[in-house]
Amino acid sequence: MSNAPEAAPTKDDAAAAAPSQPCGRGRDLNQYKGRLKPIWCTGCGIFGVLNALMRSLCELDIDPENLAVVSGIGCSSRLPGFVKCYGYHGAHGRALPTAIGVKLGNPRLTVIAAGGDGDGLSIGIGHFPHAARRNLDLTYILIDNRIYGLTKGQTSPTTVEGYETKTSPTGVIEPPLNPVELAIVYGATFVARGYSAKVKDLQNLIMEAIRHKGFSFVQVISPCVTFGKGSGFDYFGPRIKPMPEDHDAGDRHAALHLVSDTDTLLAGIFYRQDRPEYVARLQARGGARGRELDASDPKIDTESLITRFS
Ligand SMILES: Cc1ncc(C[n+]2csc(CCOP(=O)(O)OP(=O)(O)O)c2C)c(N)n1
Ligand code: SF4
Repeated sequence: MSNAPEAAPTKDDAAAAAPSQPCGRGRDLNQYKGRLKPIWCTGCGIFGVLNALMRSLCELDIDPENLAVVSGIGCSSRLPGFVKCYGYHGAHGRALPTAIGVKLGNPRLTVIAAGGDGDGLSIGIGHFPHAARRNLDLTYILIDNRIYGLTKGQTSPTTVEGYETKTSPTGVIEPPLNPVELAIVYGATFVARGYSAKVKDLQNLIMEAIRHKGFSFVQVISPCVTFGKGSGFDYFGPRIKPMPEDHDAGDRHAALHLVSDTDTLLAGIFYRQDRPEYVARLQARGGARGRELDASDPKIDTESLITRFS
């Protein structure tokens, strides 16, 4: 799927042409709306993630032509279709390897990978530690509703113990994974948690994540209002608390201590570390990969590639 910025206007474009919403340096939020309209259930948390992401891109003055948003499969993975960008709605669990390939192919792009807890932590989990330790400069937004939404409410790796789903009719037996804890342990250099109902706070986190030079991980707690029985906004609202002001995000042990409290869901930046990112290290060693592609090179027929994948 491609929703490349230069695509011809369609009826959907016209429908999306909402009243102007100035943001950033002379930009308008509508510049970031894709050709398709979101088809999530009314009230779904993912709307808040999309809103926060588009506002972040606008505030950071990121041109849609320099932006790639890639995903796997799931309700949350539909997100690239609704953003004006080079979008790729790929294979289940493969958001990260795709994002890595895009970034290596053109390191100048801002690359965002997005997907659900099932996509990233079930079938796709093998990619997570390697993306984190590699420290390529990309942002991974894990949209966590604690179940499989698209396939109608099965258990995911973040479903809490005792929770009843179609695949755990007597309640989940295993303890859940803690994605923030994993990201820190795997070596991510920026790790944060946000909440889809707090769009402004989430926007600030996503902006920090994009600004960070290296692998940034943002877990977004995002209720599924259709299949997440008992774990909607009413459940999460009182549990989400702001990060203590005195938390030192450079202190890995303190970050791990805070994230181990699973009764309270702290939102904010848990951990950040300055570590040279992958492409810079590769280029410093004279590596062949990570060089910017020269579009005028006759051996690289970019036009036919764009036509083929449009
Ligand atoms: C290889 C493969 N296996 C299984 C599926 C079926 N499938 C589609 S989405 C999904 C899980 C969706 O859950 P999640 O990633 O958490 O996203 P959500 O829909 O909750 O946003 C599964 C198992 C698939 N599409 N491809
Ligand atoms: S099924 Fe759940 S996650 Fe999917 S769009 Fe509906 S509310 Fe959102």
